[in-house]
Amino acid sequence: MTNALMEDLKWRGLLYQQTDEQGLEKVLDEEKISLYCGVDPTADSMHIGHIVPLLTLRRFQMHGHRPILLVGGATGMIGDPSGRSDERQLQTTEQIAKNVEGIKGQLERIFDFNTDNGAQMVNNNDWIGSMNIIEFLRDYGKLLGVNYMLAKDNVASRLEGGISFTEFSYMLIQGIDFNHLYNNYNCRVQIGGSDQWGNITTGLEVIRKTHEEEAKAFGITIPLVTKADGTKFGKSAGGAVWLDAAKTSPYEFYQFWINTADADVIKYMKIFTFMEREQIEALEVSVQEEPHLRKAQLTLGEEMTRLIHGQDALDQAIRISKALFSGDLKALTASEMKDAFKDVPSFEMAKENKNIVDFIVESGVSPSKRQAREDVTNGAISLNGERVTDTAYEVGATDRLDDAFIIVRRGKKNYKMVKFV
Ligand code: 383
Repeated sequence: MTNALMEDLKWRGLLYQQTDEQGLEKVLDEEKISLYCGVDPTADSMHIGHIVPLLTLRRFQMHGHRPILLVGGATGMIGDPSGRSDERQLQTTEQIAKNVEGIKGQLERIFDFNTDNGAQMVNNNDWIGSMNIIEFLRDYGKLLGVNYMLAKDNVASRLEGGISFTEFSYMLIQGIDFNHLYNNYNCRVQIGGSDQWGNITTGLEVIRKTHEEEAKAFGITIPLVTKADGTKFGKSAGGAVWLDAAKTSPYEFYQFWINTADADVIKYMKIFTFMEREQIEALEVSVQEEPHLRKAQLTLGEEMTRLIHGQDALDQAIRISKALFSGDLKALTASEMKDAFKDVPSFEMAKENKNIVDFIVESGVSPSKRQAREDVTNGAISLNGERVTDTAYEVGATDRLDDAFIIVRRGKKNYKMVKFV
């Protein structure tokens, strides 16, 4: 008999490496356990690359297990060399403290803390921060051979280009964490991305070396999310796709998911959503038989935006998307417009009244005065979704949204944002 949870994770493509597959399945069949994943406070927000292991922890939680969310207040001071080719810039203590708060807030929104198996939040600064150097070197440094550490991928790949003693030591700190959680929280499993394999197995080594009995802890890694076209997953025009709405608006977030390629969309649904297998398989048929409807993409966008930003933000994202698609901008508020047009070309102008023809020529919407007059008379020009057909029209304060910008459209979908300074 295989374990239902592990079966589901396998089907979703969420399992990459495991230290003891059979052993873990047996444990999961027999008991409810605690398991953890850590996030370092390298920024004040997580991005979508962070959420796959976290969502996997939630899948464990849905099966009755308890997630422990570790925020790396201490490890963030050191810098994980995993998956990187260069030394990290140290961050200030103040910045790290600020980042810890940002990440904690986001974790609180993704997890349920109030049930019997509610999530628990820990910060490794609570046990690492006060450890002195003698204790570190005597109690833990002795457990690992330098050869063992040098052989880890994350270190071996850096030997040529150089790695500081600081980053070299990182794996041992993460190893101490796993051991600490094993001892104090009965935490049996650590989950991470495939870049974390070395750090996770170091933790198992620390546990093995400091305990009499056979080690009963396990490590799991999750595969890197890839795109069928070979480009890097998780990037939008503006860079990373952040969970923080101030960095990536819910509309942009929604757009990111609905723009998923047919070749990737079902895979992402399995990895990122909590939709049931039957629902996903039905959408898989839809991708094959009626791809133009983009049902799977729309569902993925809805599920993800609701999960991270909530229903209201999702509704707003859908409203913006519909308005942009139909060209009917009147339905949008000024702030929704600003959000929707963040990436369209913009032009800066002084705050003074201007004839419509001059206005669209100056802002580069129409190429010449003659063309501009024609565009206006033909009904090709609209301001904030309102058509202007009178060449004598004066563009003024009432057209400025938030007294700061006007969205000009020429033809079907040439948009420009005119900003006033
Ligand atoms: C620190 C202390 C622990 C356990 C884990 C950590 C953090 C870990 C790390 N993780 C990455 C991060 O924080 O650096 N050393 O940016 C990323 N994770 C997760 C996942 C991932 C990894 O937060 O692969 C992507 O998101 O493991 O790169 O005791």
